[in-house]
Amino acid sequence: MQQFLQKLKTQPVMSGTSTGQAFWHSSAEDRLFDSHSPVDGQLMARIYPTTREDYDQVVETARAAFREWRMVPAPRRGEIVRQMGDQFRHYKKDLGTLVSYEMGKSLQEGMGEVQEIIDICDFAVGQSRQLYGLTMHSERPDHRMYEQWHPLGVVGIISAFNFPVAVWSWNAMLAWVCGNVCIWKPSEKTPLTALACQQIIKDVLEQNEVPEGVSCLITGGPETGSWLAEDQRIALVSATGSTRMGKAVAKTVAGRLGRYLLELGGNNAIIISQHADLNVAIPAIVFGAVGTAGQRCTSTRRLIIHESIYEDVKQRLVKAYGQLRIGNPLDETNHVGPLIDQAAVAGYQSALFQIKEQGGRLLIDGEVLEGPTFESGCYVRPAIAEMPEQSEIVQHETFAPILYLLKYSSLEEAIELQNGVPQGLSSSVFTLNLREAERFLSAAGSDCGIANVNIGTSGAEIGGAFGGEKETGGGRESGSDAWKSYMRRQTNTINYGTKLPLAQGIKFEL
Ligand code: UN1
Repeated sequence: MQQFLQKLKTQPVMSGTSTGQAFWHSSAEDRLFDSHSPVDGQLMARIYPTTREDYDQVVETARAAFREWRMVPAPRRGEIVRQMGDQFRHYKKDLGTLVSYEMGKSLQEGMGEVQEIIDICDFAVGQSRQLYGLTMHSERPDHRMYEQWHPLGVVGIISAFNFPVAVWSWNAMLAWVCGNVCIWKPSEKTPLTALACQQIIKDVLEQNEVPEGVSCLITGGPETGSWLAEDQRIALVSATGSTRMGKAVAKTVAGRLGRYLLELGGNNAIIISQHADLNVAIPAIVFGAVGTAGQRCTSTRRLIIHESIYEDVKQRLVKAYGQLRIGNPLDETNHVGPLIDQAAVAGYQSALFQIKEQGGRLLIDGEVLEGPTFESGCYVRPAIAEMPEQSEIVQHETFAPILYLLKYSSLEEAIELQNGVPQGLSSSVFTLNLREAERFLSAAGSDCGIANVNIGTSGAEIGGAFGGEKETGGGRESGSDAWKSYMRRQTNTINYGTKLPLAQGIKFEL
């Protein structure tokens, strides 16, 4: 472990503030915060949080950098992002391992996360040559009309612990090719992976003489995030996390008429029709429900099963859950790692309690695992609960491996249940029936930002726009035309004639 921590140039005590090429801190020793691994409870490093003075210095450096960076041709900015992608290829194993150790997801998923960074780098390189605007035909003679896209300025990125590096990269790589500069506030639960990313790209920034301040990092808790939300100098705040946090950010940023992009909670359901291929459906359900220990925004939380196959699905799931191996995520034979911390374990226990109170029946009861290798106290057994209805606890996103089973008799009813929660991120249906699949994808179908057929709710590719509706916040990140969120549109009309014809036929003669 120490070896790759050193390789990633992370140290036992680290400065948590960076403007890309430089790392520093100005706070006193007593303000250090710790990063513990949920894998074994070990202290990984102690970090100096960013002070308010440090923060102001970061913002001013970023603003100065923007004045230069915005004039660098977009394909050249893309070339720099391409080199970053190469660095992440080089460090994939080390960074993937650190993600796994600091966050607790399986090694494969840790590497998968770094792969998402590499993929979005590639995507952003291509995008850097495709920041297209439309041209319009003017109603006036000798006039030309078109639109162009310009960068916004300083983009603040608030990321969550569950995808400690990928979600930053979706935002940062696109924001950079669009000509913005970024200030990243990672979760205080996963600061080391963020510091490692800054170290990984440092050489690229230096070698290409990128102005200092294009890639900034600030560390700390919710208060540090609120500085970004309140600050008029931050053109866009992109925030990933809980609905509660998102509502606070939205309110503050909207109060100053700034822009925000939100990717908040999900409460994702899979509909299992009587026409489903269960050999495909069962592994998708299990991966979606227990992968990342149920801590993805896209984790499968609800199963809506046709009554005619309900018992069959139930039995198959209980059998599959019986084969799950829970333990150290760095051991690739394990399927389920720990939750992020003790507070998450308490949330899981409280949900189990509420399930019983609200008339649910636990098919597989949850428990906190004890004994050797479980010393961190963060390992829990994935649970399955049969629910009589979508009671309060089912409406709520519990960030833990708890799967709720519900029964339906008609597809309309299933879709209503699927849509009958406050969140709207990811959804899917398993069916081989064309009518059912198309109905689910139609305007009268799923109300989510992501709707799939015969694949699960989690594990989206970077090429599509990622995000959801309702309490999920409405933002779209990553692929498709998500780049537009990081730019401002300017409409331009040019008169190349000798007269001044006015629009709408208005005459104004002097
Ligand atoms: C998240 O949980 O915030 O679709 C992001 C997925 C991943 C991203 C999840 N590609 O599960």
